[in-house]
This record gives sequence, C-alpha cells and structure tokens, in this order.
Amino acid sequence: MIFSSIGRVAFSYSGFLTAGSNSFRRPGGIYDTHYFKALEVIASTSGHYAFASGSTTDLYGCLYDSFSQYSPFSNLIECNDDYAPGVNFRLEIHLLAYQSKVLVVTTYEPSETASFDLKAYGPGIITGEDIPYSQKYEID
Ligand SMILES: [Ca+2]
Repeated sequence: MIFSSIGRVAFSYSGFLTAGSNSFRRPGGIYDTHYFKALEVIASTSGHYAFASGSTTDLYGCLYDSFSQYSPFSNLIECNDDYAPGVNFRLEIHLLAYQSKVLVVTTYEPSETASFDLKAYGPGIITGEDIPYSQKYEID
C-alpha cells in the first residue's frame, strides 16, 4: 500500500455528489456546475497527513484554509486531480492539532454526480464535518 509510509488511517468518510448538491466553478474549471461537498477537517495531532479519494468517477479535491464557493481561489492551499490510483485525488498537508481546514470534494468534469470514499492517513485522528452551504440562497 503506497500510503503505509505516512501512517495509519486517520479518517474515513463516504459521501455523494448529486444533482441536489451545491455547485461551484472549481479551480481550473470554466463552468459553474461542479457539484461539491465541503468538509471541515481537524486533526487531533500535529503532523503530515494525506487525503485520498476512492471513486470510479474522476474526482478533484482541494484543501482550503477557509472556503467560499463564490471565491474558489481564496484561501486555497492546493488542489489535486489524479495523484491517487485511478482518477482519484491525493492531497498532502501538514496539519496542526485542532486547526481546521476545509477539504472540498468535487469532480473533474462539470455536471457530474458521484459516490465516493475518502480516507486520510497520518499520525493522529481526523474529524470531518459537513459544512452546509445554504449560502446559495442567502440574502445579505
Ligand atoms: Ca481526478
């Protein structure tokens, strides 16, 4: 297993991107119709972590310090398309304990739905919580 050098499984998650998901223009994309799921991730222990997706759909992942779907390059740390086996993304980052980041799971192609698994590998435990994006309908 190529991840074994980086530690044990720190996080495991399964989810879906559906036609009911919020969408945005992902970094590098030209359409506003990439469905996404945003997860706030927090590590229990400082160290180096790797996040990898598992899906048959071509996924695309980005890590942010904080995330706004309307400003997809703001607070962006890094994105990845295909570093993991198949068409899956792999993102590596040094996390400080109890410092939150946002992992955004989306698709390479616009308007594409997907089911996916996520795993993180590293020295501690990661908690991940869905960030609800009702801002789509928010009135200032
Ligand atoms: Ca991909």
